[in-house]
Amino acid sequence: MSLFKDKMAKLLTQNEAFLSRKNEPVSGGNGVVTRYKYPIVTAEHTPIFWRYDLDEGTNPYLVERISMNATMNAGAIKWNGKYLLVVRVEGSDRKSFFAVAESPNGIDNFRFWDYPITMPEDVIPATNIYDMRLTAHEDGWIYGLFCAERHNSKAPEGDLSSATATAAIARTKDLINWERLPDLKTKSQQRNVVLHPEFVEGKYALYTRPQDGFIDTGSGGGIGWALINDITHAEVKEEVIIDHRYYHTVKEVKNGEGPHPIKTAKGWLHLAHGVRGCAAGLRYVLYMYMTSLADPTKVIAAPAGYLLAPQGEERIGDVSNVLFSNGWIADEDGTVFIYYASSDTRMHVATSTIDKLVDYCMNTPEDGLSSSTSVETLTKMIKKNLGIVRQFPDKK
Ligand code: M1P
Repeated sequence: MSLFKDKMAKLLTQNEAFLSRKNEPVSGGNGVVTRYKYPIVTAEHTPIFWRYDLDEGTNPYLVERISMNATMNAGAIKWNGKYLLVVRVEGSDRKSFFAVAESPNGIDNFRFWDYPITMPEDVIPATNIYDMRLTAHEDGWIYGLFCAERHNSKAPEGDLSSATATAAIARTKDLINWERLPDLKTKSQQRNVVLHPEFVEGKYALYTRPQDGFIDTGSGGGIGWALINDITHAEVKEEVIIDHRYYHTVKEVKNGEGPHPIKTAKGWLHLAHGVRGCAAGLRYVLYMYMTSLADPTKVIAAPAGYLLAPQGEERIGDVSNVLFSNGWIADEDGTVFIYYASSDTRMHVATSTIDKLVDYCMNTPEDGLSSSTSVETLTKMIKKNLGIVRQFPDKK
């Protein structure tokens, strides 16, 4: 075998061993979710035949020609019995694109489909696209809503950083061929827009995230809700904030809806990200809330604090101290697979169940918004528990 072929054989064997590695649950944590030991999709999971030119004539040293930088912020859907992620893959050129990674069990053995998604452009082409939320809508289509980023045409000359964020809409029946619909029309910039899976009052319903600028949400207020008459020419005419930001909470600076909420007997279960600022920069954590089945704009449960915050290697990456989720899958048996990215670099999974997450939302005390109310809540719990603990004196 030639040196080139030998090198290529090794590369393929090593890659296969890496892709087929079994994942393991990690013990500990808050009891609500179980994390897994290995990230499930990383830049290394992208196919060898994306990164290397495998022709000896044009790549005699067998080096990477198109390098991948990160895999993150994936939408998720169960499709033909398989767990599919529409991953935001970011090349070393900083451009993101979408590609489907498929697993037989939702926790390991994720493999990318051969080709990335070729997403048609809207009238004004975007420079970057990312963070797709997938919704299998009751109208029969699978929708992908994502952020389309463009250079701000109103930026002063020489300012190459000012950008705009718009919610882009596409739909598919097979996750391969996508029909691009016109971008969402809104007064403000928008990122983290999510399609509710059911019609509400006969209309499409969106979770929105109005923001004053590309980064700052400013007067945006929080996660919004808007009804849309025609998804093929979607326009937000009226928007109400349903999940507000508050001073000195995990969502003080920003928040954003994660994947579309899961319908349960007790209400809609929501996963979102909350952002706060500190000396080290912004810190992104994942939190939950529930809304009423009868009125999806009404919050019925809002546990204080976060469900998941960056820990260990999750804290480090391209944009450190960030957890972000825009995909989860609720299985028929009630298992919930929460897919989340850490530090804009890699994808992870954590599992829970619908019952546990509903219990978490409904029975975790709310944020009283001050230290004294936190102590009051804690004191109540301690008083109740001390009586119980004292029945086990040797365990105290
Ligand atoms: O870098 C962290 C996240 O920042 C943005 O989210 P948000 O608009 O809520 O601040 C997005 O760019 C997201 O992709 C990214 O993970």
